[in-house]
Amino acid sequence: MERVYIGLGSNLDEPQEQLHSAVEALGQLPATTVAAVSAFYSSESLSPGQPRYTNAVAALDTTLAPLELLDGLQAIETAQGRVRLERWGPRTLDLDILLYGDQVIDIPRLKVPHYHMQARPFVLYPLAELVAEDFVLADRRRLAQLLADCPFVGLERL
Ligand code: ROI
Repeated sequence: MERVYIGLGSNLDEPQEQLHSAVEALGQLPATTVAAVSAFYSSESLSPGQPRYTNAVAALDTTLAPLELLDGLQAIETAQGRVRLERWGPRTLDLDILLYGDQVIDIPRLKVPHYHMQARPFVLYPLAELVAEDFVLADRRRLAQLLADCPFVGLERL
């Protein structure tokens, strides 16, 4: 059994509803339970000219292997109407594996810890709600240090 952290994001078609539906769908993945969900946060898109995003982080306990979990997440994205038009484009639902236990994974389909998480307040602050203050990522970085380097700017806790 591994503790896994998933980043959720949406900026189309009622983002908060998308996130609620996604959490429900995560709980229906095989061999998986949802242990906790952060508050929802609203922020400007990092890509200009898109609607605001709603983001959250969910903690899962699962015995799915990383790529099985990734397949499950992509199936949920597709079921909730995600169309892959452009990289960084607006989306009804984005589900990212942020952390998978204490594993470091670096294969073409999957990089864990998630590539951009250290610079994104809408990932770090909800994650911080779900872990202890002295939490250390699989690549040995301390969450407290990442938070110190990533101010709580432009985030609105919903
Ligand atoms: N911006 C915010 N605020 N939240 C996201 O989840 C998000 N996701 C993206 C890009 C377009 C980079 N910007 C984002 O993919």
